[in-house]
Amino acid sequence: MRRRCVLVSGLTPAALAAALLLASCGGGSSSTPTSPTTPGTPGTPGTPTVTTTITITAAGVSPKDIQVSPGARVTFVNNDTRAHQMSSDPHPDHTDCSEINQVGLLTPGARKETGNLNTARTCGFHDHDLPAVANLTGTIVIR
Ligand SMILES: [Cu+2]
Repeated sequence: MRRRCVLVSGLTPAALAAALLLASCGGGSSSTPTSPTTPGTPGTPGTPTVTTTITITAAGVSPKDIQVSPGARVTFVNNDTRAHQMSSDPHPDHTDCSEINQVGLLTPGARKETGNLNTARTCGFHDHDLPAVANLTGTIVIR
């Protein structure tokens, strides 16, 4: 008790003021919390994949949106256990890009090509048997 009092009184007024300042600073300062960064979405939506092969599985078509050069043919590969019937939009007329209608019925394991996609444009396609299934729709951009 007595010893402690001596110790405190031994401090210079400046040191005491500094200690008080530090104490008040420590209590009052609040560090701004770092907000969690949202991970970026992989790939850019709407950017078609440059390929001429579309694979069909139980999950749907992959890739959904592709880009080909004028004159190219697109091969549809059915790796699903059920048949698919790939057709041009719009359902049920299939009039936009008749070259896609050459694919038609694809039994499990089958692969078929479209006709030559000569005209620069965007062709939508779907599974004519399951036209409402979004995972079985996609686009072919010819440019
Ligand atoms: Cu259709």
